[in-house]
Amino acid sequence: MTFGHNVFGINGYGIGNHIFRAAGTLDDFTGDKVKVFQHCMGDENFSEGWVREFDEGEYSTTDFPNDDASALWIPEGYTVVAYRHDSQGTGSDHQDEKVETWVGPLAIECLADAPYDFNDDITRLSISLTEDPSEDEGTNWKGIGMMAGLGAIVIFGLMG
Ligand SMILES: [Ca+2]
Repeated sequence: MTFGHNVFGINGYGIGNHIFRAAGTLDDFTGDKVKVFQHCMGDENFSEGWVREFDEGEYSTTDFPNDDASALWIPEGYTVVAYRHDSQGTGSDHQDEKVETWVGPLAIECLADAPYDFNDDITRLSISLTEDPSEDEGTNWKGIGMMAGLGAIVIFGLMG
C-alpha cells in the first residue's frame, strides 16, 4: 500500500480537486520519528506544506528544503541540533551561524514564536537518540551479595 495521497481521502485535496487548506493540530505532532514541517501549526496552509520524518542522522539541504522549516515534533528519546548554515556556508543569505539544541519530547508548533526565533532558518539538522539512562541503573546484585556475606561473617564472628 502506498502511504500518501488518497489512502485516507484526507490529503489536502477536496472534491473536484479544489484545494482544501487547513491548519495543523497537535495530532500532527505525534509519532516515534522526528518530524519537520514547512509551516507553523497555526498556518492555514499547514496541510499543504511539506513534511519530513527523520530517524537518527545528519540531514541537510538534500533532505529537506533549506531555510523553510517552521515546526518540529521531537519524540521522547531524541535530541535535535539545528544549524543555520553548515560548514559549506549553505544558506539563502549571509546571516551569522546559529545553533540550537532541542530535547524531546517537544512539540515546536512554530519556530517564529519565542523562545525559538529560528523560522525559515534551518540549513542542517543533527538528530541523535539519547541513550537510555536506565541501563546504568540496574540493581547491583553482586555488590549486595558481597555485603550480605560480609554481614554473615561479622555476625558469626560475634556469635563465636
Ligand atoms: Ca516555513
